[in-house]
Amino acid sequence: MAAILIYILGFSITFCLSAASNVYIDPEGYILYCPCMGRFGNQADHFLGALGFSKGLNRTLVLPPWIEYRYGEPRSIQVPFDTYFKVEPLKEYHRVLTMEEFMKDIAPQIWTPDKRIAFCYTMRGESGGCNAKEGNPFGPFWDTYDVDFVGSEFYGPLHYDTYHHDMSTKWNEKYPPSEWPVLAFTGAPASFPVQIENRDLHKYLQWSSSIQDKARNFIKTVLPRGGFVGIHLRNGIDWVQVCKHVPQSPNLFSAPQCLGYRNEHGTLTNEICQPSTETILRQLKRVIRGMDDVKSVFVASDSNHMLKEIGNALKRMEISVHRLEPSDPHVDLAILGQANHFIGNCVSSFSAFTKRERDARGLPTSFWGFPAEKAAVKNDRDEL
Ligand SMILES: Nc1nc2c(ncn2[C@@H]2O[C@H](COP(=O)(O)OP(=O)(O)O)[C@@H](O)[C@H]2O)c(=O)[nH]1
Ligand SMILES: *[C@@H]1O[C@H](CO)[C@@H](O)[C@H](O)[C@H]1NC(C)=O
Ligand SMILES: [Mg+2]
Repeated sequence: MAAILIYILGFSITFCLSAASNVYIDPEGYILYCPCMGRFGNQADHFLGALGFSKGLNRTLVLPPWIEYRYGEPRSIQVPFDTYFKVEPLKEYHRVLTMEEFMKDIAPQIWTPDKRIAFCYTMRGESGGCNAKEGNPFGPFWDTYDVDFVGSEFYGPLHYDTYHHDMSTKWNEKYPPSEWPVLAFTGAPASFPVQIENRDLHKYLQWSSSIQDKARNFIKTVLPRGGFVGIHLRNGIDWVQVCKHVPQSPNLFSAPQCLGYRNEHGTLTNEICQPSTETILRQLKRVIRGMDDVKSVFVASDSNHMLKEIGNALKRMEISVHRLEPSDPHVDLAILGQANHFIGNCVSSFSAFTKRERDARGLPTSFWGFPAEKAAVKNDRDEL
């Protein structure tokens, strides 16, 4: 009797799954986008915006791969979202699935090749339309999933700020999910830097086990037991170019993270953008003196880690200085996230990632050259 029941049950489950062509299609629709601007830090800012936007429109967000550039390679590389981050914690906030899942299960049903319209604010490129695949990383991104577009849709003057102007309603009125099940954006439906209302969404962004394990392993095996200070030195040649804009840009790139979105905490200075060696050493020592039990400093950098200078400056305090080798930006960030204190570059979106992650966990962060302290400089010199 029991055996028969189990048999019937098993049969009906199998039947139901195949009859419903087995996947759930969200009646509220989907949002797809290419994180086509900037490197990891920029893409992470945009991701939080796209997440907030999808929640506002109540559409499922398709988690795009991260776009990476390898030196000397003409085409970008697409790294699946879940290589670096867990998908499950995001679901506590909103409905999401990976691009790979979307293309395999959902696209064949509601986004067949004849239905693929690219969304952009206004005309892009020479030949009219969105030209969603023109250039790098645009072409390589969609090629990774064998996507070609059959048309373009200009959504201007709608925009992404769903926290004001009843913007979600306007989107859903113009593009009801029944007629437009998929909105595929040429670029991220988000602002840079991240809109203030979306900053806290970072708490749903959690490192994948593989990244987390690498960071933990480094801390356990390389760093001495005890506390450590993590610092980010953004000092490659591209950064020198960025900082040339300081005089004309009082709130350049991620600078609102320390200066405030309306510069309510100050104006950008060159020392904030590219702190001098003197500033770095002085500030680092000051932070360490204010803490208990610091045994080491972990340095993350895109270029010059300054291990010698820092090592010499901290010798008498018996503090060792370390970096990750070979370099790995995601593991660097995951380690910085675990530090007892973090000093970042206020202008850098790479630093901003760690600042948000630490804010979510209540951990302290400060920034190079901020706030500007003319008097403190003198006092510190006397102390040393
Ligand atoms: N490994 C490593 N790479 C870094 C570091 N800082 C910057 N980079 C690299 O330089 C890129 C900087 O671009 P982005 O992330 O957009 O940040 P931003 O330009 O500083 O705002 C990062 O994505 C990394 O690839 C670092 O501390 N460690
Ligand atoms: C949002 O979408 C979900 C899932 O389809 C649905 O259950 C819910 O009622 C929607 N919420 C609003 C406010 O429309
Ligand atoms: Mg950048």
